[in-house]
Amino acid sequence: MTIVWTYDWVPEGPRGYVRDIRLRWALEEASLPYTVRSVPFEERGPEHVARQPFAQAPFLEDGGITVSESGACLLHLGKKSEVLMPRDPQGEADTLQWVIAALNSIEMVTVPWWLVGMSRPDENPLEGWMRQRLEQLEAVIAEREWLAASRFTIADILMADVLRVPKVRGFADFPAIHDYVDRACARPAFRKAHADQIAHFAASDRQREEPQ
Ligand SMILES: N[C@@H](CCC(=O)N[C@@H](CS)C(=O)NCC(=O)O)C(=O)O
Repeated sequence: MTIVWTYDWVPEGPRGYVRDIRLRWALEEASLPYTVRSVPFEERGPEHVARQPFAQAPFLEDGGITVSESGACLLHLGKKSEVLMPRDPQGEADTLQWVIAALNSIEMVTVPWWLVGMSRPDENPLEGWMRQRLEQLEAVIAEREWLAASRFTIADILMADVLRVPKVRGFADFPAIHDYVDRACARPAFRKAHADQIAHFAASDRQREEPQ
């Protein structure tokens, strides 16, 4: 059985956005059985670091294999299910291309832009870079429903998860990107993954409140 590892608890802010949702979402799309387990958020020990070198979440265990990095985890799941990763060579190449683009061309801009903006909101020097990248993506997405292989793939899980962050959505009016994110987040697999993550952290709140 596949095990998705995430934190036992996180503050309110990131709930619904912790990257274990990418793994949950993929597993739900592919109807693959899985369970979710937790590592401590506050005290991250050597056992955690042995499985995620940066002491982050998520990571995955699957039949003796351990893998971290949400992108690598999705590629691993893509090997298990054609629902997630097309098997024809061009479809597979396109999916890989857009997996890397989501992480290395889009998230690589959105995260620094957001972080810099927290300290310099009125003069974010990354504003132009962010606008250019989203304009370029807007042009692509305006022409297609999903990024690769004319169907939903793990590339869309990653791209939609990067783009659905409220600050990123609020950046500018990119109608095709907005519709794309809405389309992706309306999928039953996303809704289930999202609800389950919220429930996971709510359960840990209840546990913390219990008298010891
Ligand atoms: N590149 C990593 C990033 C993982 C990541 O940023 N995880 C966040 C939660 S979504 C985290 O663990 N944050 C706490 C920290 O970095 O200490 C991936 O895609 O898995």
